[in-house]
Amino acid sequence: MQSSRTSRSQTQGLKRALAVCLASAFALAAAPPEYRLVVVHVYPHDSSSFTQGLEFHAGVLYEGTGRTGRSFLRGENLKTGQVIRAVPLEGKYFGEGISVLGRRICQLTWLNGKGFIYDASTFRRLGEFSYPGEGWGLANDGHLFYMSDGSNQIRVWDSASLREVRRITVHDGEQTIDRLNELEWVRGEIWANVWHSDRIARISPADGRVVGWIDAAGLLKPGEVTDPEAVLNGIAYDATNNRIFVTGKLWPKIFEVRVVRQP
Ligand SMILES: [Ca+2]
Repeated sequence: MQSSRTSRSQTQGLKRALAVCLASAFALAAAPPEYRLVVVHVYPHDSSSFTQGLEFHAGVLYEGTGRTGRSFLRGENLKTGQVIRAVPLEGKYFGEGISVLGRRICQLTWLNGKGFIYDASTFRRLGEFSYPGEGWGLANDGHLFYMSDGSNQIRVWDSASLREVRRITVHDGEQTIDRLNELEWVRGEIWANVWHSDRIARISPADGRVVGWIDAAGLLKPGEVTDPEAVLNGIAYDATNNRIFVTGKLWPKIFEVRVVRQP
């Protein structure tokens, strides 16, 4: 009897171990691929810019910045960093994400529940709009806006009415991904900085699934930034020339990068 019980116990133990192995193997198989960045070119960036939005359109780099009293929208020459056009936000607003669609630029604010619309050519303010909760990142796919609010949600807005039409919950397997910040539409995916990390999530706009992780650590040399809030935040895609740019808040550089899959 004793040996029979021992044998049954051993069999159950083996079954449990096998189940754990299979679950681990499944988790590994299902994990999204990892990517790293290879720097192709380095461009200057205003190290006083608290970057909250970054886009590239028709040869112009558009940047929106934060911090109350120092927030602005700018059009810049990528190669020289020279400001082509700029408009400040009123002192009570903390600027957040920006996105250029057609002839309009939209800019979010952090806690004011208010966004602004500008003429893309002149930066003349055309109007404003409102939304509930916080505003963080903004991007568009040519038809819809995608907006982050610091949570694991991405709100999808009709581009004409700027009204929410649906939401995406961003997740890696069972794990929801919080603190999504600056966004970019890149070749059919939404890319999102995760605030206070060196990670960029590549997100399926259909279901919020993370389809890849980019490790952006090590772009700056040690000591190049000292402010604890000088974190990675800014992705811009030049669709015409298939170029990707990344920067951070208060970073002295913008990096043109190539994304390489980790072995
Ligand atoms: Ca962007």
